[in-house]
Amino acid sequence: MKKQWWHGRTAMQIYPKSFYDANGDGTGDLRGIIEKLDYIKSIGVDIIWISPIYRSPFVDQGYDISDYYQIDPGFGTMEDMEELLREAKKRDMYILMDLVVNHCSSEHALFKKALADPEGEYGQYFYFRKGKGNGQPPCNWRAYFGGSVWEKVPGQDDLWYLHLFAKEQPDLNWENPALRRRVYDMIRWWLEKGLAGFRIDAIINIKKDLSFRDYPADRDDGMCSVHNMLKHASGIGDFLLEMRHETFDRYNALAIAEAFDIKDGELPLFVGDDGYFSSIFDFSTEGLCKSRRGYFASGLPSVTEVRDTLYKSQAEMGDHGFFCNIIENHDEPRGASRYLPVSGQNDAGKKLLGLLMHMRRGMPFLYQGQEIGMMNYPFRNIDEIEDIGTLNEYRVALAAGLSEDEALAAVSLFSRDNARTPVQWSDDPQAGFTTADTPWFPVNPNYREINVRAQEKDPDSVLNFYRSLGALRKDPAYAETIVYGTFEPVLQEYSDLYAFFRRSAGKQLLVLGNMSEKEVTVPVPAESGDPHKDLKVVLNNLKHLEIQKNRITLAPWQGVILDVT
Ligand code: TEU
Repeated sequence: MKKQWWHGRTAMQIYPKSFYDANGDGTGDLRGIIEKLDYIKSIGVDIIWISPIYRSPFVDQGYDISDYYQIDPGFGTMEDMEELLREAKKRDMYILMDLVVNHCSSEHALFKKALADPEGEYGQYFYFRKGKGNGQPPCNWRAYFGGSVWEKVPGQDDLWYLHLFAKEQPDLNWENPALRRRVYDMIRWWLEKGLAGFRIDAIINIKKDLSFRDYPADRDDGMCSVHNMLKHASGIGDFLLEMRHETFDRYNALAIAEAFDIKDGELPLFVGDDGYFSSIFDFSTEGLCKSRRGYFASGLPSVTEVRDTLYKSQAEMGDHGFFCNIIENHDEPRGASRYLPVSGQNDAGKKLLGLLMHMRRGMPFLYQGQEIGMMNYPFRNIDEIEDIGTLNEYRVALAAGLSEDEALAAVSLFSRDNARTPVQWSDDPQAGFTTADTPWFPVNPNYREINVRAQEKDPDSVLNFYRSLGALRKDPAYAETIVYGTFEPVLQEYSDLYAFFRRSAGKQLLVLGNMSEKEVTVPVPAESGDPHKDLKVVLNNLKHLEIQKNRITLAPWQGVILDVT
C-alpha cells in the first residue's frame, strides 16, 4: 500500500445544521464552522467532512440537492465557503464535501425538464418506466424511506419514475454517459475551488438491476427490500473507475465512500492503491442485530459481538487499504448510547470507546460532539422527530402492532435524529449553540453536564482525552506504529475484553480495554517483548494501572495503551 497524504491524519464529520449557529437564526452555518476551526484543530483533527451544504429543499436534510453549484442560503454564501477553504488551508486543514449523486432533488432543474418531457433528452437522466397496468408500479421494490420506489409522473397515465430514497429524491441514470459527464464536471469544479475531496453518499445504489423485476415480498406490504436488486446489479466498477480517473486522480483527492452492501470478497476492489476509492467507512458493526423488518424488530449487539465483528473487518482489510473508523455518524444513534452498556455510559467508558476507535488500523473519523461524549436524545413524543427515515420506521412499527409508546421507544433507540441535536458548547441557554430562542432541533437536556466549556476546564475530561489520542497519532515515537502497524488480536477467549497488538518494525504497542463493569486480570501476552522490562504506559483512561508480575488487572471500563517493545 502506497503512503498517502491523509493516512496519518484524523478526520471529523460536521453536520452543519447542528454544529454552530453564528448568525443567530437557530440553524448552524458556514461561519459557525469557520469560528470553530481552532477548536476542531485542537482535537488533532485536520480533515473535515461537511454533510451537504448545497441548495436543497431539505426533505432529507440536504441529501436532496436542487443545485450542486450553490450553497444553500441557510448555511451562508459561496464567499463564506471560499473563506472556509482559505481559513482551513491556513491551519493545514482539509475540507471534504458530501457527494450525493445517486439521486438529486425533485426540485432540480434537470428533473423538472425531465418531468415536462420524459421521452426527451432530459428524460434520459432519470429512470422512467411504464407500470404493470391497473395502477401497479413497474416492480415491487420498497424505497429506503418506505413505500414503492416508483412514483407516478403527474399528468401521465401509467408512467413512473424511480427513487430508491424519498419520492423527492429521483435517482440519476448513471447508464447515460451525458449524466456521468455532468457529474464529473461538477466534481472537478469543486476540486478546482480547493476542496480536498469528498465523502460519497449511498454510492452502491448507482448501479441498478435494469430488469426491474419483482423479488419475493418480505413484508405484508407485498414489497421487497432494495437489497435484493443490489445483489443482482453488476458492473458498478466501470462507473466507479471512470469517476476516479476523470476526477479524484487528477487532484490527488481523498474519496471516501459510504458503501453498504459490498458483495462478498469485493472489498479489495473498493480500496487500496488501485481501488475505486481512497477509503471506505467500516460499517461492520452498524448492521449487527438490525432487522430487515425495521427498527422495531432490532436490538443492540453485545460487547463481544461488536469486538469480534471489528476484528473480522480488520482482518478482511489487512494491509490492503485503510478503513475510516467510526462509532457514530448522522445516520446512527450516538456511539456512547449504543456501544456502551448502561453501566459504562460514563467518562471512563466514553474514553475507552475513543481509545479503541483511534487504535484500530485506519483513519479515526469522529462525529461532532463525540469528543465530549454526547448521548442519545430522550424523545418524549413522536412530534419531536424530524427525520424522514425515522418517521417511516415509526409507521412500520405501528403497522406491526406496537402501541404508540412502544413504537416511540423502538425508534428512539435508533433514530438518526439522536446524532442531529445541536452541539453542546456550554451551559448557556440552548447549550451556546445559538442565540435564538428556539434552535431548529431541541438541545439534549443533559447539556448542563455535558458541554465543551466545562470539559475545556477539566484536565480529565473526555474532550482532553480525545486531544491526547489525537496528539498520540502524530507523536513521532508512535505515529508509524499507530498509522501503519499491523493489527493483531490476542486473548480473544476473554469476553468483553479488547486486547490487540499494533506492530511495526522495532516497535510494538499492546492495547487493552475492559468493556465491562467487572475488574479483570489478564496475563501479559507472551508475544510482548522482554518479560523483565517494565511495561511502559503510553495512555491510560484512568489514573492507575495495576501491574503484577506478568499480569495486568484492569478496572471496569479501563483502557490502556502499553509500549511493549
Ligand atoms: O445514507 C445512505 C443509506 O443507505 C442509509 O439509508 C443507510 O442505509 C442507513 O442510514 C443505515 O442506517 C445516505 C446518507 O448518509 C443519509 O443521510 C441519506 O438520507 C441517504 O444517503 C440519502 O441520500
